[in-house]
Amino acid sequence: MGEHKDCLFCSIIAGDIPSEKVYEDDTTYAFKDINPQAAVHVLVVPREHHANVAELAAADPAQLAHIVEVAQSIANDAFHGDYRLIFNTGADAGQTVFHVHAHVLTGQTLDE
Ligand code: IU
Repeated sequence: MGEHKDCLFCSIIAGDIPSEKVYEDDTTYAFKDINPQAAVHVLVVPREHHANVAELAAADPAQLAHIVEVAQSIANDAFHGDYRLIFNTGADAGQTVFHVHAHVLTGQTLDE
């Protein structure tokens, strides 16, 4: 919880590392992924540090629900409301940044 030293996404949220902001509110920040995998690829993160989605769900389920709301809103604005929501959880599932983040993929038809 709080801001974690040496956490890339805590530094992005704090503004110490630049990012292309898509949305923000009191609890949540969303920015463009630097290596997009779709026409629109946004990462939605809670300002509070939680390592992964399971820890977030246990600690603050309303925040997890809010991340889904933000994802929906991004997809409504960028496309017609359809999107893919991915939480890589654990290194062997491809998680490389251990501050929970939702990948929102939208802006195009996703074939696979
Ligand atoms: P992952 O689920 O932990 O693998 O996702 C990390 C994502 O963070 C990945 O898609 C990177 O392209 C993205 N990212 C970023 O947007 N900005 C950065 O400075 C770094 C990674 I490092």
